[in-house]
Amino acid sequence: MKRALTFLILVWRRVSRQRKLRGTLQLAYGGDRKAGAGGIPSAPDSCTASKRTAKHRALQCSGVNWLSRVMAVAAGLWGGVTHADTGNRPNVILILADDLGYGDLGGAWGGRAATPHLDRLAREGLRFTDFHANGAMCTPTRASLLTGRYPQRMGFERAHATRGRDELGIARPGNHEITIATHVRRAGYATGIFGKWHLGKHPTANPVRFGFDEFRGLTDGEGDYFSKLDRFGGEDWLHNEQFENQPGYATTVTTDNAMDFIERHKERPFFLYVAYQAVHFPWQVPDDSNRETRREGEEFTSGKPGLRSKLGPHTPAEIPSVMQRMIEELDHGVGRIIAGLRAHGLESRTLVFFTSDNGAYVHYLDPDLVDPAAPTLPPPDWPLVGSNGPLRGQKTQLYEGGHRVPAIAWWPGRIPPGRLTAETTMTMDILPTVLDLLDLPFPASNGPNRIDGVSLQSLLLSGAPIPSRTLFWRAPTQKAVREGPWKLVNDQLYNLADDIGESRNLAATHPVVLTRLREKLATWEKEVSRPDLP
Ligand SMILES: [Ca+2]
Repeated sequence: MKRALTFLILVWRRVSRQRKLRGTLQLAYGGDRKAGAGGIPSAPDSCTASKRTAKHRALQCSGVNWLSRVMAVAAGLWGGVTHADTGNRPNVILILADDLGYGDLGGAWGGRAATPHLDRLAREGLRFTDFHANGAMCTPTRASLLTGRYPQRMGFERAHATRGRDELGIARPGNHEITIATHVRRAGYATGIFGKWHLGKHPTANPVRFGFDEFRGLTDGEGDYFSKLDRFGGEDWLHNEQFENQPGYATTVTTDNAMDFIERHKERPFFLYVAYQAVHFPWQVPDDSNRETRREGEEFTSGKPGLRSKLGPHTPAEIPSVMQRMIEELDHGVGRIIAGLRAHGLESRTLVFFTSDNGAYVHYLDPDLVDPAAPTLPPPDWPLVGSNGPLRGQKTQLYEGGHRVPAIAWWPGRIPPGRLTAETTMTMDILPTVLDLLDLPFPASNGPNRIDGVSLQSLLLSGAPIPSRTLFWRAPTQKAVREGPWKLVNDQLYNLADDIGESRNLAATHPVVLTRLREKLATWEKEVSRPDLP
C-alpha cells in the first residue's frame, strides 16, 4: 500500500511539473479567473467554470483534474505534499480574537492598549474599517467563519454554553457542514486549530471531525486561563479527542501551539486557525497564575463580583487595566507568530487574516436591563470592561458595537501595504476569499452547503470594490439589516455614513427605506429558516 501510494504521488508530481513547463495550470483545481489575476495561474482547459456570479461559482472538472484532486488528498494524508505540488498556493492563518472591540486595539484603532504587532500587521497589509462579525456572540460568528454561511442556516443565534458534553453544535441533525478546513485539506493542506472551538462539546462535534488534522484547546465558550476548567468547573482542554491539559496561560499556550504547528509544517502548505480565547472572561492576566480561583465542579459565572465570578480574581475597578494587559498579551502572541513566519521565510507565501468574533463588553450587564435612554452608562457595582470606540452598544447587541470589529488582511508581496478599506465586509466572506485565492472550487450555489459570503480577493489584491449587497443579523430578540449606509436595527433606522453611533432614528422621515429594509429582512428570515431546529 505504501509503495503504491508513493508511486502514485511521484507520478502525480511529474505530471504536475510537466504541465507547469507547458505554461498551464499545475493545480489540482482550477478557477475561471483571468490569467495572472492575483498572480495565480489561469484555469486549465479541462476544468471549466460555470458562469460566475458575485457570490458563487461551480466547477466541473475533467477526469484529469479529479485524478489530481484525489492525488492531492492522498499525498496530503501521506504528508508528502510540498508548496510546489500545490502550485505554490499560500499558507493560510486565521487569527480570531474573542470579544475584542472596535476601540480596544491601540495605534490606528485609538485604544489604550499597546499593540505594536497588530499595528505593524495593519501597516503592512489591508485594514478594514467596516468589517462585521456575523453575530454579536461567539458561536454564530465562528460558525460563519468556518462555513461561509449565515449562522441561521445552522440554527446558531446565540452562544452555546452547556454543562457536560451533550451539546451537538455544528453536528446537530440536519446540519451537513463543510468547513474551510475540509476544503483546504482536500487540496493537500495540513490543518490545525488551536484555542477555542465553541461549536459543540459533544464528541461528534470535535474539530477533528470537521476537517482539522489537529486540535488543542477548549470546546466551550470560556475557561479558566490557567486550570482550563470550563465555566461549570469541568475539564475542557483537549488534544484532538482526548482531555489533555497544558500548563500555562491560555493565550500563551495557544501561541506556543500555533508556532509548533508552523515549525512542523513549514515545508508543506498549511491552514492554521488560531482561535484565541482572549479577551473573553474570566478576565485574568499572565501574572495571575498564583491567584487561581477555580475549582473542579464549581461554576465561575456568578452574576456578582467575587472569586467565583466572570471577573476572575480581580475587583471591578481593576478590570479595564486587566483587559488592557490581556489585549497586549494577545498582540504579543500575534507578534510571535509573524516573527515565526519570517524566521522560516514563509511570510511571502502566507495569508494572515486577523479579526474578532464580536464586539467588546463596554460594561458587563444583561443587555435587557440597559436603559435605552442611557445605553452606554454602566450601572452601579459593575465594571467597565473594553471599548467599541465611537460605536453604540456592545457584545450581545446588534447595534454596531456588538458586531463591527477590527480586521486585517496581510500577505507581503501580494496584498499592498498600508491600505485602508471602508468596504462593508463580514466574517462569512473569509471562506469564499480563501477558496478564491487558493483556486479551489466553491460548493454549488443551489446545494446544501451554499455560501452566503463573497470573495474579497480583488479587494485584497487590488483594492477593487465588492458588489453592493444587503447583509443581515439576527439574535433571539434582535434583528438588523445593512444596505449601503442604511441600517435597520430593532426597527430603528440609522444612516451610518454620518451617524456611526446610531443616535438618530430616521424611521419616521425615511419611510421608503424603512419599508424596503423591513421587506428584505422578512424575505431573508424566510429563506434561512430552520424550523427543524429548536
Ligand atoms: Ca466572543
